[in-house]
Amino acid sequence: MPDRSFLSWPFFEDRHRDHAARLEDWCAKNLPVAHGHGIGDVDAACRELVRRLGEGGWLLPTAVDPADPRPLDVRTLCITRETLARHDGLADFAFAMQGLGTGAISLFGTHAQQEWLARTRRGAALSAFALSEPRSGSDVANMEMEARRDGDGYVLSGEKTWISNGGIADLYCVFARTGEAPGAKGISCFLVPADAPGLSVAERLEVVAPHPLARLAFDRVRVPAAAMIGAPGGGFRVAMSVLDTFRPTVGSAALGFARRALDESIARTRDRELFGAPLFDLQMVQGHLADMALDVDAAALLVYRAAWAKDSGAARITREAAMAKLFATDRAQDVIDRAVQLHGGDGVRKGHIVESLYREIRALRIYEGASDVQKVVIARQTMGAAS
Ligand code: COS
Repeated sequence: MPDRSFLSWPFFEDRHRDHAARLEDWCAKNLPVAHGHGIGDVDAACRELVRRLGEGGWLLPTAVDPADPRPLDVRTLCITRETLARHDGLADFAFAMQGLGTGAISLFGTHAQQEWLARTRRGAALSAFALSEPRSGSDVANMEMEARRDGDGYVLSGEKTWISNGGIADLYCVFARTGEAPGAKGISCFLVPADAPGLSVAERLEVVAPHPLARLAFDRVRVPAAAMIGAPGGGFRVAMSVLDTFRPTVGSAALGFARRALDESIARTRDRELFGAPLFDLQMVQGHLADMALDVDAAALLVYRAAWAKDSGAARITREAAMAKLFATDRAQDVIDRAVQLHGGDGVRKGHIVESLYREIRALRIYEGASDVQKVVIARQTMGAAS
């Protein structure tokens, strides 16, 4: 049984505890969804997961309800990701992308744009966040994709890459240069339906832990002016605000993977005998378990601190979000590596849960801002606060 004691921390309300208990029960009955390793298998599994999550009502927290002015509840997003990740990495991914892909619409969308949310929140449409480009991943302000004003609309030309849900999404929130100013002040965000003429999948990208990922080509894709999310030239701020909200949730997914690795290691060291006694009796093994438990709790504190700060009305949680993502993903990598060590050969055996965690965790230290970028953000925020 995973450690649930963190739910009694003062960051949470009873509704969060109730959510966690009901989701745990649902996961035990519905996950994982079996899939092969081909692109088509993963696409089908993702669609099925979104359908099931939608049917169960679990996607409702991923976006705001246009009829209800309450903001996103980041603690619910984090508890959900942590729980799903502990059961099945692809289920976590399917949930997370419904939120990241519509984050700009939740935070900055007009009423008309928010009509999409009724569909994404019940799993009837899939969404994607299209920010990275072949020549600008970490350096967002340097993006090249252009949105040229043309009559009563804009024409988008260029490429986006590493787009999660690319190829299976129904809508994309796309960032492009509109040229109000050089750099960060000349970017805007657009809502682009997947069937817009000129938008195509240029390449499907295969990675160590299979997920739907693609490079997208925009060949003079025309959108109306009403497709712009936020103000002209305000796209960088939109992107950063979305990332501030969703980065703690990446930390929570890492936390879910780490907790699973710890649970598997506890069972392994209790049940496996070595030199005539349980593996756990060896102090070197206890040292591993102690470090793992410490990392899990410290990561949970940072993740839920960031989520609580946002839910408590903080205008910006840039520093807290970066700390949560950096620490939780880096430490989860180490926790899972120790779990592999404690499992011996089984830890690297294809199909073993610990082997799949080892593959799942790596990308989290890269996407939504690499660990190195989080350090830049934390350092700048720390300097800013001190000056
Ligand atoms: N919220 C609101 N506004 C923000 C912000 C945030 N979190 N971060 C920066 N801004 C504002 C700044 O205040 C600044 O505005 P002013 O000039 O009016 O003060 C403007 O945006 C530009 O900020 P900055 O100078 O810090 O931009 P940089 O080009 O130096 O970029 C980093 C900063 C590297 C932190 C940013 O590009 C980043 O987060 N990169 C990683 C992107 C990423 O996560 N990619 C993965 C894609 S999703 S898989």
